[in-house]
Amino acid sequence: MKTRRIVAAILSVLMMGACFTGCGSTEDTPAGTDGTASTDGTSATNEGGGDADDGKLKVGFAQIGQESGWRDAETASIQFHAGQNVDTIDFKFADAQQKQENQIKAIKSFIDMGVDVIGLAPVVETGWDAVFTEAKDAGIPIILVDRMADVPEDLYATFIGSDFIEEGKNAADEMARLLNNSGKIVELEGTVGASSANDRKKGFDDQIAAEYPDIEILASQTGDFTRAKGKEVMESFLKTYGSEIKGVYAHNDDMMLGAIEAIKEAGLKPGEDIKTVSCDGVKAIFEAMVAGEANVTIECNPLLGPIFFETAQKLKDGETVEKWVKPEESIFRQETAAEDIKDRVY
Ligand code: GYE
Repeated sequence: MKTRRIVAAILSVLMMGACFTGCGSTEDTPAGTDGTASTDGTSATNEGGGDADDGKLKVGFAQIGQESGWRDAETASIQFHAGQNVDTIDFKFADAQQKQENQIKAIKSFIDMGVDVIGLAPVVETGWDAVFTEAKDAGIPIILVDRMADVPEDLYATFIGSDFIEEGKNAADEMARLLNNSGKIVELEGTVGASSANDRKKGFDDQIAAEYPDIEILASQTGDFTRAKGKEVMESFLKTYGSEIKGVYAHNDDMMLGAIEAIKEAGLKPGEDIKTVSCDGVKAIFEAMVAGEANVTIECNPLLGPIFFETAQKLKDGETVEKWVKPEESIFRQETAAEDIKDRVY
């Protein structure tokens, strides 16, 4: 985990300039940053210094935790940008260690501190109305980052993140292509209640049901977006269904990396005997594709630091922002992975 975080921090130096629909480009000059998460999960720390009246953009960010390589890259992107702009940004960061209650505590403490804008990657979709209302009453806009919250539109300013239904649909089309439209598969779901898990499942399952009647989803279970649980759940799928399984769809690459280990330990060949499609596009899945052990990744962009702070500044300045800002993303296949990996920065 530590190595992965350090790698993400180093890579963050290279990863600015992500392009988004509905926004202009922003950019920084790379330089060193530590890029690691830094709080106890219950209270926010001040990473930018400064006092209440220094004119800086005061931002609090309530992160989910450190469950995946993707999330480490997102944290690094946000912390890198804040670290590069300490003269203008006063940044507070909280790591909730996967717990909604910790995120709620962090939001409340940001409200008490009187920040200008709050950023939140909501671990689950529901249960936010009360604390978002507190922020609204305090006049502090909320930017939802990477996952959606199921709240009335007036309780948040904007959502910066991907269309997970579309990702799931693309994953289904890729799986069908790999299986020539027929075969039995299993599904590894993300964190229960997370919008990225809910919608990646809906997009995938609906597309399979609508377009590919000869593909059967044998089982679908949560692996909580982690490599360890992805491996554990895949082991149990393999025990139950063995070589009946012709494909595995995972809601993120980390779970797939765990599943690949389980498949190999079961004496089968991932990428051949069992085709793989997962979401994120982290470097480790490109390495697996280059090794012939994974087939497809549906990219989801975690490099959200620049657009997040640009949006926060606009909100502070009273400008209008779009309600949904979507990163540009691609689909990557094993066939071109050896070339594609050269450009990967997370
Ligand atoms: O795919 C996964 C992470 O919400 C889009 O969360 C995000 C997901 C991402 O832990 O790896």
